[in-house]
Parts: sequence; structure tokens; C-alpha cells
Amino acid sequence: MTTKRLNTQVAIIGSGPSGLLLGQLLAKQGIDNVIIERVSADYVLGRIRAGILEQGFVDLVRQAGAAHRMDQEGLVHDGVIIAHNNQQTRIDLRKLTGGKSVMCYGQVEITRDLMEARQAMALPTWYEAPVTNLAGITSDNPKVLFSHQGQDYELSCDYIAGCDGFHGISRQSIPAELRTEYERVYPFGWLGLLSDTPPVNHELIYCRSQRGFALASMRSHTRSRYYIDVPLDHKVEQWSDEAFWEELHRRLPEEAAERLVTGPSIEKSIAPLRSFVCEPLQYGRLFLVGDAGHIVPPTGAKGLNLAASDVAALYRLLNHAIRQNDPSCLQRYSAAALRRIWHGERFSWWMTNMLHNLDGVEGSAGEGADTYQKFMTSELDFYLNSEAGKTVLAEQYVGLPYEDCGVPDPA
Ligand code: FAS
Ligand code: PHB
Repeated sequence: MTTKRLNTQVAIIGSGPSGLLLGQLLAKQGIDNVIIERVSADYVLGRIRAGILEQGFVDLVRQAGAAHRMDQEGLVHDGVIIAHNNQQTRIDLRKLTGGKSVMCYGQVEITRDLMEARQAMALPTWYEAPVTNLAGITSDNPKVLFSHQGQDYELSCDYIAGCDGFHGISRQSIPAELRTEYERVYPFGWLGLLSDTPPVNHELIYCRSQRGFALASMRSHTRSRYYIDVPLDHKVEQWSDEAFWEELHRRLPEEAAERLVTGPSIEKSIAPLRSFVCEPLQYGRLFLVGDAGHIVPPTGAKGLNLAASDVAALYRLLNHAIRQNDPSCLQRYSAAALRRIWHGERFSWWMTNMLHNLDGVEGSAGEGADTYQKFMTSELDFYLNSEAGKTVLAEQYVGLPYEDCGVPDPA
């Protein structure tokens, strides 16, 4: 069968939040782009993931013209609570950061809004079309090879945005000898449950208890999202809804647990936790964006938000490179993106170590689990009882400023 040939300016692999947001922003500047996605749109929308958006992400979605429902239904949160052994401390984000806040709005909803915005502009998007190879990445005219309904296609382009997540093809297309990968795998996973029950609190509660970690989050005033940490060898099938609710009730601070409304789960899954960064994030005309280049444990609510700051950097540089015919600026992408990524990685690692009962995985030889846990509970106690400490927490939770890429923001 002959291969059908297509072309565009920017080929985007992956129809997750990274690919969809980048595609909208480029299209708004008149830059042609095609999104190629391995699975169906419904399958993408079936993934229950993040729930907290930094202001930078919210601003990008508005710039992309896809913010109508988010602005109507999103919940602005001015604070977040950290509970340690039944003691609750509110971090006043707005006061401690000079007026910043976060938006509580599910990743599924953002993805749906971006898909609808793309559809409204009739932009070319291929679903159930796995990319099988990238060719000519270091040439001026790279090619993305994919298949769809038994037909092979070759998409010629000027640039490739690898928005294909941790298990995608893009990162593997950078020669191994040119890649450095940094990784830390945590000895537990997060068991998450989604339920149509009213949230236990109007703001998020992150809990460290003797029994382990818990997080009380939400998607709306009538839909809650809860997490508890579980051993890595646990399977979601071994956790009944009742067992989950009972364990969550025992880990929440008593005052909140009394308000807990339980109900049937509409989704339940276990996510492994890892810190991961690939350096560099670019090779020839290929650029890694979001989970394709880095992963964080969700304890700092940074995964989706770091994907957004990658999109902001690549969008600005691609726009300048294409519209000013100055591709040299693109050499700045990896360094600009990585500086903010590493801040997000460190914050997520720090929050994970402070809020989970880790057994000395960070400790030096001979240092026992108890010693390490004593260090981390003391660290948590210090930060929750110091204005300077709470400010450090708040500034990072709302999101550090986006990096200046040395080109104007086309907003
Ligand atoms: P995504 O993984 O979302 O999207 C990549 C897309 O590329 C996928 O649709 C995939 O099908 C497609 N693809 C892969 N290979 C392809 C190929 N060869 N050809 C074509 N398409 C291909 N972040 C938070 O902030 N808070 C959380 O609570 C949180 N929970 C998470 C739970 C889980 C289980 C996971 C996996 C992640 C979680 N994250 C969380 C992080 C998550 O939200 C990511 O940061 C976010 O999905 C990143 O978006 P993308 O970079 O678009 O990658
Ligand atoms: C969520 O609502 O899914 C959520 C919120 C904050 C986190 C992680 C997950 O840190």
C-alpha cells in the first residue's frame, strides 16, 4: 500500500493538554499545525488526573480562546490546608503571595474545552493514529510517520512538538548517548477516588498522619477527588469503596473527617510516583513538552502546570522563529524550560518527603527510617509555624514566574 503524504508547519504528537494547548496557541497566530494522537478522543478524556491550575496556565487557556467554561465553573482557591497529626494549618496563598491564587478545575475539563476549541476551528487532528517513527529530525524538513485505519501516512513539517507523554516515542527519538535521564521512584503509589459527593472542605487539605498521606481535593461543589498513599504492590481491585472511605476517614483530621460524605466511586485508580527529567529537551527540530520530558509526584500539583510552562516557552519561540524567520532562537528552549522544571521537581520532591512516611530512602548509609522521619516531621513543623516558611510554600504552590525566553510574548 502506498504511503500518503501530508505537510504542515508544526507536527504535534499527542492530544493531551500539552499538545492541545500548543496547537490552539499556534493556530491563533496563523501557524499551521496537525495533532496526531494514538488513541481515541474519548480514551484521552477518560484519564482522571490533575485538578489544580496555576495562574500561568489559566492565562494561557484564556489566550488560547478556550477559557469560557473554566471561567464559569472553575473554583478559585485563595488558600490550602496542610494537616499534620490532626493539627490543621491554612496557607493563605493570596496574603502570602501578594494576591495570587490557584484554580481548581479538572484536567479532563481543560482537555475537553481545548478539544472543542480545536474542533470549532476545524484544525486537523488525527485520533487512533499511532506515530511509529520520526525521520530527518536534524534536517530542515523532518517527517512524522503514522498509521490510521490501516493506511500509512508521512507528515512533512518544519518542527515536531513531542507532546506524547512519558511513554511516547519522542524522547526515545533523541539518541541515548545524547540524553541524560534523572529519576527517583517512590516506594508507594496514590490510590485516587472520584465521587459525586460534596467536598469535605472548600479548600484542599493535604494530610500527613501516623497512618500515611491523604489529600482531600475536588472538581466542583458536588464532585470530590480523594487520594491516600498505598504500597506499590497494591492493586486497585483489592480496595473496595468502603475500605477506601474507612482509611481516608482515619487519616483526615478529625474535624474534617466528621464532615466526610461518602458515596459510590465513579473512578478509582492507583498512580505510581516518580521524579524524572530528561536533558536536553530538544534534538534538531524535535522539542519535548510536558510529560514527554519530565514527571513529578503529584504532591505539589505541578505535573500539568509544568507542561503548561513548557508550552508557553515553545509557543513563544516557535512563533518568533516562524514569523521573524529566526530559527536560531529555538536553541534557547531546553535551558529556559529546564530551569522552571527543576524548581517544580524540587518542590514536588520536598512536599512528597514532608508529607509521606518515607523510610529513609533519602537518608545516608546507617541513617534509619526513624531518623529520617524525625528530620522531615521537624521540617514540616518548622515551615507550618513560620511566616517565612509558609511564604516559601505559598510562592511555589501558586507557581513561580514563567522564564523569559528572550523573545516577545505574542499574547
Ligand atoms: P499526556 O500523557 O497527558 O498526553 C500525551 C498523549 O500522547 C496521550 O494522549 C497519548 O495517548 C499520546 N501518545 C503517546 N504516544 C503516542 C504516539 N506514539 N503517537 C501518538 N500519540 C501518542 N498532574 C498534576 O498536576 N496533578 C495530579 O494529580 C496528577 N495526577 C496524575 C495521575 C496519573 C495516573 C498520571 C499518568 C499523571 C498525573 N498527573 C498529575 C500529571 C498529568 O496531569 C500530566 O502532567 C499531564 O497529563 C501532562 O500532559 P501531556 O504532557 O499532554 O501528557
Ligand atoms: C487533584 O485534584 O487531582 C489534585 C490536586 C492537588 C494535587 C494532586 C492532585 O497536588
